Amino acid sequence: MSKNISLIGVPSDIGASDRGACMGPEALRVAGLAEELMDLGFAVKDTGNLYGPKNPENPPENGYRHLKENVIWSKNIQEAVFSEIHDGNLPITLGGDHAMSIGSIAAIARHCADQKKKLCVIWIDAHADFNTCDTSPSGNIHGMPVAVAAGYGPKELLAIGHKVPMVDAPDIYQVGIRSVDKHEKELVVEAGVVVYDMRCIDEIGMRETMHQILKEVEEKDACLHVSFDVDSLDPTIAPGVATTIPGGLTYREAQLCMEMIHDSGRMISLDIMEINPALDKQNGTAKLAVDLTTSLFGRQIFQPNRHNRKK
Ligand code: B3U
Ligand code: MN
Ligand code: MN
Repeated sequence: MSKNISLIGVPSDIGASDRGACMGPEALRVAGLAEELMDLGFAVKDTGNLYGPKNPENPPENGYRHLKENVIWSKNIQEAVFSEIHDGNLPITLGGDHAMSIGSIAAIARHCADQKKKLCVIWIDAHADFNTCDTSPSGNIHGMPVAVAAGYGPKELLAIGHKVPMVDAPDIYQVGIRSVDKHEKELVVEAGVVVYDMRCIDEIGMRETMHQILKEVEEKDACLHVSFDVDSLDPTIAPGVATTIPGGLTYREAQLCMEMIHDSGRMISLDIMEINPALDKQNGTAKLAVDLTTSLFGRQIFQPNRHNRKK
């Protein structure tokens, strides 16, 4: 893992129904993201916020809300994230709504192709985010980024990537899923995204879930992009998101998930998305996201499974 982290703020909520995720980057800064990572020994460069079109709050056109604006944001994000990873830094994209991950995945996929490395994506989310204009109930592009990355979507968004698909669907691993639209589900099944939904996590536990995913990533000798939608967490611990779905990841499940990804040593890039400070309580959801992020970057209570026994 690179010791140099670059924070890239993406203050936009044009992909969502509710306004407010545009304040996410600042909430994460106020919650101490850079300071916590520096405490762990990383050099952290905050590149500030990217610019893009403001939210026009228009209805969908031909099945997509704010497609034109999304394309501009996605291009800006792609350029900024690519430039940071190309320079040897580990980019953290601070959302913003989850549509903004189209740009970050495009950048990481391009970088991996340049390096002749395989890319896998771990998508931690309550939602599958695999809609197209034909399946989406809302037209909101934050419900579509996984589909776009896997090659399903409007040509304007597919063109953000260096190739179509940016990532092969079987190399996308979803964790925490519990809200999938009817026709979206058909598309997920057709494409072959690997889904560990909440029932699966209930049955086999987070440890086995992550063990199975990370074993495959290891066998594929792939680099990892982690896209963390904070609505994956249970709303009782993470109320500051627009689309709360009950029955989410507990604090301990989320911690273990992050710790195990860290231990794989394969993560090269991260998104932290969908924090909506307008709906949060005392910035608690951003603080929780920072707490989990420190586990993802190697904070440990003690060395795992050593128990400090003196011989
Ligand atoms: N699947 C619904 C809801 C949704 C997806 N992602 C979020 N909400 N955050 C949709 O509109 O696509
Ligand atoms: Mn999402
Ligand atoms: Mn979500």
